[in-house]
Amino acid sequence: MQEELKNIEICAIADIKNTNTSEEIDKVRVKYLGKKGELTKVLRGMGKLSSEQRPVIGKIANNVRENIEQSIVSRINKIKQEELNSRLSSEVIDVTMPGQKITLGKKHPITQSMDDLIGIFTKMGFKVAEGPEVESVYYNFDALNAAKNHPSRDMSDTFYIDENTILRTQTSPVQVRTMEKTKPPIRIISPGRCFRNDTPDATHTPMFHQLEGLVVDKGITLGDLKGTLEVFAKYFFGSQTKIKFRPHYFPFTEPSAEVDATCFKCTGKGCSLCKGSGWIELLGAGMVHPNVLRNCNIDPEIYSGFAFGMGIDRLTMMKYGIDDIRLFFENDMRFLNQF
Ligand code: 2NM
Repeated sequence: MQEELKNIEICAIADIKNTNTSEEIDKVRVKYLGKKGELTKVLRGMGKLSSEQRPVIGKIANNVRENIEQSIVSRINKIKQEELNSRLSSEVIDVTMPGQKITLGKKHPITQSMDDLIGIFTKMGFKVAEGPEVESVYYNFDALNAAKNHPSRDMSDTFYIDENTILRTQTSPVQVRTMEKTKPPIRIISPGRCFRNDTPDATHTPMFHQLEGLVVDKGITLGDLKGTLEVFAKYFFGSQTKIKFRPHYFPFTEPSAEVDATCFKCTGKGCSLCKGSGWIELLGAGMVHPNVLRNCNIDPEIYSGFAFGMGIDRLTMMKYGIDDIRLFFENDMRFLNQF
């Protein structure tokens, strides 16, 4: 029996030396020290021994068990150390390596323009007003004095959600909503997305951006409109800029005008940008039609107002010499990174 125990110890220690992982060493432990393990089997036979032999063999057996256990513990420590060493050498961090580049985004050119425009007009005392992009036919057309048979109401020009609901074709409904719920003096701008059922080409996209302005108070005149737009044009294109009014028609203003600015590229001499004329179309404007004021419960005998509207996309194209509006909406980073 003594022989047998010594043998078990030798075999166990040899097995332990051959292990390389925690799982393998666990298997060896079960093989020798487990419930059905080799050492356990021998110890079960001890009942047959004489009372003199039993303590002697018992002592040897305990010794063998302790040796095996100790050998397992030291092997586990060695394996853990090796695993740690291999992780330390494979997971080295080179603190001198360049970091990962963080690419900073920037504002879309349309957003930059919108922010610039908002900056100019808020300095002049305008407040920014907003409204829904899904709008009622009433706010988009009826309240703005558009004739019932006005061609812009047609399904081929306007996106209809249902009979009474559309995507706004301009931001004027925001002005109407503001006039309805606030008493003059009113001084607002309404920047935002607009929608028209246009086939995309170099100068049209079905979604575009507008900024409109509205002032209503006692004694507002065409002179106020001219002065305001002149200040705006000088801020936007430079202090040498002049503007002129060309008569025009809008249903919501009377009189109405299209406003041109001297070309900021050639300062009025004539170039490719202004097609030789020296002038660039800036925006549409006019004195708010009395019917529009009445529709908003503002008495046109007491109050008057002016309004104007400009295409942000178009102005941005002019500013940077961009010849195709679709570029703004294609998300091509080679284009967008230039601004
Ligand atoms: C334009 C041109 C002229 C305009 C009119 C109004 C309102 F609500 F007061 F009647 N808002 N915006 C207006 C006037 C818009 O865009 C080319």
